[in-house]
Amino acid sequence: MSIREVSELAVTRHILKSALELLYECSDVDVVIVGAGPSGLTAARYLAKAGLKTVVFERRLSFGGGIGGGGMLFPRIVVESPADSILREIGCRLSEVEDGVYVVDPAEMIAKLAASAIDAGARIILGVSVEDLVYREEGDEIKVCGVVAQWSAVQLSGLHVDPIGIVSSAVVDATGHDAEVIAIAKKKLPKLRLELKGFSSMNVPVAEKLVVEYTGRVCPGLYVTGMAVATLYGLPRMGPIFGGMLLSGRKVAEVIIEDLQSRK
Ligand code: 48F
Repeated sequence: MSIREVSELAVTRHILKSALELLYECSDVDVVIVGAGPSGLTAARYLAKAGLKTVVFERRLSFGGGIGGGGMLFPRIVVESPADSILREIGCRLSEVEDGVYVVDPAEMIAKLAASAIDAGARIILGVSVEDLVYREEGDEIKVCGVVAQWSAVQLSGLHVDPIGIVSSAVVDATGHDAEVIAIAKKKLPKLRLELKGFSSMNVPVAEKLVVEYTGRVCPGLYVTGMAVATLYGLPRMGPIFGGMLLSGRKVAEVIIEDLQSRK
């Protein structure tokens, strides 16, 4: 079979037209998730499955966040029950190494978390960094109603280029250890009186439990999931065990679904 000839102009125009349609579509959504790590991708799948228009902005040109590094670069991570059920739903294989404890291939987990989020209808846009928030004041209350986004390449270049605003009913900080979105909110919206405690030293059993417990709404319109929860509330770190991240992603999706439904 001969290879189909496509002109340079056609390639360029197909890309421009389709990408602009996508970005236009994603400029007004139900939920913006910042960060395509384990918690963000899990949240994206459940939110999209519930019919919410969901976009994930990821700074890098790849997804998975901290999953790919395995445990100190050893290509395995650990997941414990009941989070194994989340991986089973997406067809990710688990090897049980003790009762309720599994090792997982990080490459498979990244691929399946991302593919299942996309299949559920979530959009993942790579190479975009969230650098600020959009907000409104309603009486004494501050409501987060979107993000300010910029190409990561522009940020890296150091050029001054104005970013664009993306409107959403919910914004999720799934940025991991730095809790970048919460850090922005703390600095730029002092009325929120946010305190960023920073995560503490390792304590796996406690960290895995608390990271899920503390996952949720930070203020109207702003939510936190994953390692950013530990950074915000000063919880212990957990290292390369990912059950808490998956359960936290599912929990933040459940909280948002309930909040958005109760507003209708
Ligand atoms: O760090 P990351 O994997 O976050 P997570 O979902 O999971 C943490 C675990 O990987 C692990 C752990 C627990 O087992 O300790 O570290 O909480 O993924 C965060 C993603 O967010 C992107 C970043 O590139 C990464 O892929 N990110 C961070 N800041 C921004 C961002 C930003 N401002 N805009 C867009 N993406």
